[in-house]
Amino acid sequence: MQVTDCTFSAFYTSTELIEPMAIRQILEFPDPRLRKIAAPVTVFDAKLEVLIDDLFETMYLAQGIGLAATQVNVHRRLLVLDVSENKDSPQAFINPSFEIIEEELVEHDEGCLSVPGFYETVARPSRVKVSAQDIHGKKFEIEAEGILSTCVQHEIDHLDGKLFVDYLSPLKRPRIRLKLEKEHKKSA
Ligand code: GNR
Ligand code: NI
Repeated sequence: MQVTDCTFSAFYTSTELIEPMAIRQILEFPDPRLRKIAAPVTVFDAKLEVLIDDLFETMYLAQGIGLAATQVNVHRRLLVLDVSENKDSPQAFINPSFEIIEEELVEHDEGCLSVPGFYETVARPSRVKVSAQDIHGKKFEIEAEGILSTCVQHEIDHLDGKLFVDYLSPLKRPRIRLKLEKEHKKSA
């Protein structure tokens, strides 16, 4: 080992504080790990901050508007999103839940980083009140409509092991599954 390596590791004793941000691999349908139900976040520490940074970095690189921890094989209840035009409004939700404010369903074309290449119309309640905690554990609430409402509901579904393809007709889902399985075999 080189001297420089020794001095480096001896100086930085707490690795989690200097861990550089990292791109995490996104699981793809029909991976059974996408069906796991995430457990609540109970510890608000530096490791959680690293995970949130990684989720944002992974989401922005993949050009997604949201990402749930489940998608990177972390089965804890947290999600990130940024539905802004300029990609300058990152929002993190820890232990999120929602109440429906407006039952009226609105249809939206949905895609998913875990179901790459497929876009289908899904109907969801138009307005919801989201309750969550921030990165420090502080509780907050927001009302969401439009794309924010759609996205938050899509992400919370991930934490419960659900995917947007579950809302599609029983004819469409197996077709999507088959196509993705073929692609996975090709790239394996
Ligand atoms: O990038 C995404 N776009 C999107 C479009 C419509 C409805 C939901 C979404 S979320 C998706 C990213 C993703 O897979 N999040 O889980
Ligand atoms: Ni998704």
